[in-house]
Amino acid sequence: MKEIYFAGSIRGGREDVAVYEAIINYLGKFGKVLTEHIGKKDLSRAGEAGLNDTQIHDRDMAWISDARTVVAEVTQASLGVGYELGRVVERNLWVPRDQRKDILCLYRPQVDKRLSAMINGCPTLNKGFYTNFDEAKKHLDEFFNGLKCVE
Ligand code: 6IA
Repeated sequence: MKEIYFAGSIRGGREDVAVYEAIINYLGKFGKVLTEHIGKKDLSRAGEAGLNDTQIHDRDMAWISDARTVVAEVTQASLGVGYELGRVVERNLWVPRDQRKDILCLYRPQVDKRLSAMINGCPTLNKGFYTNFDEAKKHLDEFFNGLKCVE
């Protein structure tokens, strides 16, 4: 089964956790989500119990490496999500075409949460702007149905 790395804000702020949960549930239709914990309301801002930051970083990088696709909800700005996206974009530059990971950034336009130019302006990041969950689902359907290699 194809694996999906979902990225969403943790220490950047948990205001959108219900959105993450809904997206993660919908992503189950397309593959196994490696990062279901991001949609859990009881995940505190402080850290994942039992893992230190180095362990979290190394585990998440390994999961990204395993994943076929990366889906990020980027409305709530997060250093960690930006870092993860940058690492995948950079990795895609150096690996053969058939090993590249497709990336979708979902964003709800808001005047007080403008999308970073480094995400919006990156040509290899797919962007899906949405105002309600039906629109988000449409972006996800189009993204996964358009993948050239699904395994
Ligand atoms: O800077 P942020 O914390 O907002 O970064 C969030 C992003 O980095 C997510 O997409 C995660 O994949 C990754 N990440 C950052 N911290 C953690 C983490 N910490 N556990 C798993 N992934 C993380 C502890 C979680 C916790 C609050 C119980």
